[in-house]
Amino acid sequence: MDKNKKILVVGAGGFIGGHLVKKLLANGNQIVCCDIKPKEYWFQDFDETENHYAMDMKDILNCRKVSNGVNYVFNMACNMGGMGFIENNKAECMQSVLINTNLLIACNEYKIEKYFFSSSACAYNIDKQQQPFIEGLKEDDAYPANPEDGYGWEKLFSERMCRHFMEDCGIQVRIARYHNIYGPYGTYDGGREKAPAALCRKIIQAKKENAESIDVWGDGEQTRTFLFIDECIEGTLKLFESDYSEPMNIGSDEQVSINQMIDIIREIAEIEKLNKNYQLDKPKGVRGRSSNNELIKKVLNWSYQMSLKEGLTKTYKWIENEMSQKGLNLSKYTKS
Ligand code: GKE
Repeated sequence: MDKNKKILVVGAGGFIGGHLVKKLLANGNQIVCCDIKPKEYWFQDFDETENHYAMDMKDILNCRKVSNGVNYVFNMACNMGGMGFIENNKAECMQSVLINTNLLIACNEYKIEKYFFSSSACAYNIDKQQQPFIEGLKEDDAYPANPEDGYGWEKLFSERMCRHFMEDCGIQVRIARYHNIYGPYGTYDGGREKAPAALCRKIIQAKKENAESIDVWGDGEQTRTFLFIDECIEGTLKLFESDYSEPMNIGSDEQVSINQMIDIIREIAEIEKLNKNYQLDKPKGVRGRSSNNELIKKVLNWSYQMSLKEGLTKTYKWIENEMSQKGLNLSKYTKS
């Protein structure tokens, strides 16, 4: 990354955005950060960056304010969370289209050189994800279009918005479809958490209370892949610096059932036995999902290295430390 480029990170107060800012700071770039969350709810907050707190980027005036004078833009901002959030807040999730659209309009006005959009595996056709342990989803599997209701449609529509701004206005765009990114400095309670952090929290809580069981959404046989945050950031920056402008998977292909992931976390917690109360009425999302990584390997000659067990160990330890400091009440990371 050219360290002389001034970079705007929208959603810098969020999980992936915060890790991205940290990496870009280490590279020596001048960085402008903004997020709709007030300062106290930023996951990571750096003094060396120009920070705009409580800034609603659905407002084009704010998009213009922070886009003026930067070279590169990373749009990491959307109203989202795990299945517990996106299944119950579809209109809210769809409004993130205003962020991406107004940001692209501002970027075109200020002739930004390059623009990154954080898309999602939720853009994929849900009809291709109705069985556990599916073949990894290839980038073409987003069409014919039938993405996750609400959030998935916003992501797919916004991918196309990016493409047309590139075709019509010449902004270089880079688009990653993230597959369930997890790790420290992310949400682990309060309703927006995804499965890895949620299950770590539940098992930490069970161990602390000597409980014999934890609640699990669905029957636990649904399958996913999960990518550790450091690998996500590495893949993101490699994609950004490439000249590839079509959507690309950034995910793992180590597909596990939720029950298998619970057993990995149970071993990390050094708990002999743990029963599962399956809550079949809770949000479940698709039955099976995995990332096919042939394209990223072919185009970027890159693949992730970290096993799920290694990533969950780091995540479990971070959440355990957070909970010991903040108790079981809502941590500062869980502003909903
Ligand atoms: N969040 C959560 N919390 N999920 C649980 C829990 C729990 O306590 N127990 C079991 N699950 C199950 C869910 O029912 C779902 O089947 C699976 O774990 C994964 O849930 P998730 O991590 O909340 O979200 P999904 O992978 O289904 O979907 C997420 O995909 C991401 C991209 O890969 C979306 O919510 C977005 O966060 C994002 O698009």
